[in-house]
Amino acid sequence: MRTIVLGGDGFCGWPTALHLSVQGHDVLIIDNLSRRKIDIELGVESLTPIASIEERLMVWNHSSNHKINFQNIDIFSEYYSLLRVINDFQPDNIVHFAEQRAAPYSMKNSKTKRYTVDNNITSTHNLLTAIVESDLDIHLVHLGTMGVYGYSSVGMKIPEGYLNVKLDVPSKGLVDQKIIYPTNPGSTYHMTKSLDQIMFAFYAKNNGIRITDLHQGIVWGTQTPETRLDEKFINRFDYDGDYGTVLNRFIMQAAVNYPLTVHGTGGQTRAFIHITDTVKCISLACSNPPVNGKQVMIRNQVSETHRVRNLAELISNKTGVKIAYLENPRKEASENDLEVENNSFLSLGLEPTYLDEGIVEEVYEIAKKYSSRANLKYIPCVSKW
Ligand code: NAD
Ligand code: USQ
Repeated sequence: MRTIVLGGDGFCGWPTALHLSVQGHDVLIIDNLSRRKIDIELGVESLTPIASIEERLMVWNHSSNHKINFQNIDIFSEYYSLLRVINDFQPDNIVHFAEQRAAPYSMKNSKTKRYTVDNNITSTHNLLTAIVESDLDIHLVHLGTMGVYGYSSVGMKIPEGYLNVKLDVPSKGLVDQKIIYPTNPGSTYHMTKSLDQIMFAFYAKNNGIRITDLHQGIVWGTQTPETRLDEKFINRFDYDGDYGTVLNRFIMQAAVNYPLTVHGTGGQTRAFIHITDTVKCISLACSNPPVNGKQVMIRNQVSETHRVRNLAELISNKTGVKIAYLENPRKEASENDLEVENNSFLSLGLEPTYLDEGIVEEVYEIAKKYSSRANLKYIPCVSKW
């Protein structure tokens, strides 16, 4: 299969590009390197020393039978370059990671809110129109988020995208309807993923584009079998208050003996997936496109759920680091349960990687190895809403 990976220089996109390449896909990465530029803007760096995309690919293309190409294109502002590459490359799949993905960054100020909406919405829409204009039968695989659902499961499992409801229609009685699960985003970033869903539903209905939307939980870990092959392939490890996500932050904080930054009571329950499962899910999604282009295929890309304070206790018990219960900088429920349906990937053969001592240990070892690169002043979450 021929696959374009949009955002293939990022935390999820880079290991996915390598994994698909090893699986036999002919891979082309498109990225505008905006994530690296945001690091410079914020004054932070990945905890792990990531090589430039050119170095990454030079070593990969030298050492592997599977070549990966790269094009530096901003899919927000360079529509015709995107269209030209799609027409030239003739992909079977386009995997779309290329969005601004940090909720705290999206909520910093009006500039970052507008950037997140402009970049994410226009980029996704450019991609959809480019697929239509190319007239090629391309399967679009998009990385969405569990956050589109909100996090309360009202006592039932959050289904995979759709809800079967009965409408009480006068004169007809109860009428069955299948609707998109009511969306309830908690940040400007999450809101862009809710808006993406509407664009996907329209283009699937109107143009018959085959679309898979993956509602992914919080990704943790850093390395995959492919990124371990060479130091130049090492994946990024975000730990700062904007881009670092909770479990990786706790593991990194333990490595530098920084009291674990639990927001509020830590009663928030969230869905998690290890990066090795992310790349496997993308491969499975590419191989199992929706048969009929009329309805978007939504899969929950989630291995397990955990409560934030339980994660903090687990890391604290293991390493002896203290826990700091901080005022929550976010507007979110202080306590919630969360049950999530994830049968879609299980039925395709995914064997989830569950949080266990060995895997936490591996991430901890990486964080320890590069701890001298950490700048502790960037740990606090300063974006408040
Ligand atoms: P990331 O920021 O590390 O990677 C995104 C990549 O897209 C970056 O390399 C960036 O330079 C590129 N990009 C952004 N805008 C672009 C544009 N206009 N044109 C070209 N390239 C552009 O993010 P990530 O953690 O790898 O997340 C990838 C996707 O997965 C995101 O859409 C995110 O919403 C989703 N996701 C991530 C997580 C997580 O925990 N990291 C969880 C659920 C969903
Ligand atoms: N939290 C802490 N302490 C911290 C950091 C976070 O208690 O130091 C709490 C937050 O308040 C929140 C929870 O942990 O309740 C998760 O926060 P997070 O930063 O780990 O994750 P989030 O902002 O939801 O975003 C991340 C990714 C995003 C993806 C989302 C999936 O950055 O791209 O879409 O996870 S999900 O959470 O399932 O919506």
